[in-house]
Amino acid sequence: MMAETHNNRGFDANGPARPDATDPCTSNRKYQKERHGTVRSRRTPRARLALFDGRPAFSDALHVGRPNMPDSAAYLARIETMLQSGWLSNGGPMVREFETTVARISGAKHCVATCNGTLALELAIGALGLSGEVIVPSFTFVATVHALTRMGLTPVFCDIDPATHCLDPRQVEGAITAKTSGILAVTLWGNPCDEVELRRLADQHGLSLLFDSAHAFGCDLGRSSGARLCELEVYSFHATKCIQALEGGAIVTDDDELAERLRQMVNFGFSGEDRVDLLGTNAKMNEAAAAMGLCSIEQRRRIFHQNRENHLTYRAGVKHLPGISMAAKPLGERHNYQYVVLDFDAEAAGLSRDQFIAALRAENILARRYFYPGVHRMAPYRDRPDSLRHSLAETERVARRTLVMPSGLSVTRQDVYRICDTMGAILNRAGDVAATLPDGDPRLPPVL
Ligand code: T4K
Repeated sequence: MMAETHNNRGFDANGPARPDATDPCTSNRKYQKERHGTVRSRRTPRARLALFDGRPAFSDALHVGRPNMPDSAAYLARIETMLQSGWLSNGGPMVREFETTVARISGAKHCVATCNGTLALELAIGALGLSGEVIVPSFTFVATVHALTRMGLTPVFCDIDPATHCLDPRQVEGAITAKTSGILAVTLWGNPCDEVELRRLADQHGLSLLFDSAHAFGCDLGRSSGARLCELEVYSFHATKCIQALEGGAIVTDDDELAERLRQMVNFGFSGEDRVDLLGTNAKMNEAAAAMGLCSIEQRRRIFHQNRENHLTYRAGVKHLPGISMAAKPLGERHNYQYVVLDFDAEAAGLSRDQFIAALRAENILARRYFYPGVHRMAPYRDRPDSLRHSLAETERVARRTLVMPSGLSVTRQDVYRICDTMGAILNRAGDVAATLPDGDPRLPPVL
């Protein structure tokens, strides 16, 4: 099945972002002009910082993951329809419409909606009958790995490709043992893994391949042919995701049998009235969540467009900031641009990443350190010597350097200009900021 297509100008399926002469944000000269109304040879950074008793750059906090709210009239109309229908859960009409819509947009034959992405992962792992060890990145949200552990499997951490922040297939190959039954790859930030190579490895060693695509709804993941090479792929529609269903998830697949098994598993294992054929659970999406999901999907173009504008504005805005660059650039023809991921070089910047984050937070810019410190450093994994069976050098390096910036519908392009100005002002006073925030200062995010 072919996924929905629309071409986002400016990003190349095979490489880093290419400049687009028609985009007002991709040229720094144009950026300056739009930012200041005139072309300036030098930026004029904000003179005062909140850290030194200036006023914060924003009176209200800007978040990473602030929900993109739907049109409230559209949502209330769907809720009214739900109330009239007599269906609140158990595969009602809104959930069925949600599943059909998600399957169509992601180019999959089947979609099974769930109450969240974490249970969707657990069900996907169960449906594939995985056992023993499963290869997984440590640079991900902890739910990816917890899902394996809660299903009785041993996660084997594998390092990432620093360019995409996704699993590095060369490292995967070295981590396969006689006990390995699957590869759980994460399409982090909505970026493609090397799907062709991972499929080749999986076939060669008789492994299952599944994707945690919690970040990737609406992204084509570089599948130019439209083909999905993994058996199962999981989305999250949590409130903080760019397309949200309050809480929600979905599993998509082209495999009829797997889809049928998942349909039973999501509903206690029922295959008919009074008949249970396998071990299931209650992971059903409810109608109110599906109603929100559908409203959110209906405005996806607006959301992706705003995210993309913000992305490009950040890109132009950080271009000349010392120590800061865009990381894990969005790849593929179609992307949701949800995450604005920065690489922070402390040496070039003159202060640590965490000091920089603390200074931003004083300005009400709530940047985040996703996915610090890496799952292998979290309980229960940090106490298992096996967690460091393979080198996680890139994971460690990226986790120390990455920060994610606010974006989404609640952040305007003007906000991003101001954020970039503020970043510039902090860097201009890097030495003072570093001295004001020594190790152990309570304003710093904790070292883990
Ligand atoms: N795999 C991956 C790769 C994932 O990233 C995730 C989830 C999963 C699997 C599991 O899918 P789910 O089971 O969650 O469907 C968030 C989300 O809770 C989580 O869904 C997400 N990944 C993860 C990356 O981020 P936090 O810890 O960032 O949420 P929190 O409470 O700090 O909220 C973020 C910001 O948004 C805050 O500044 C507050 C604001 N906010 C949040 C909510 C929920 C609001 O303003 N309104 C709200 O309703 O985890």
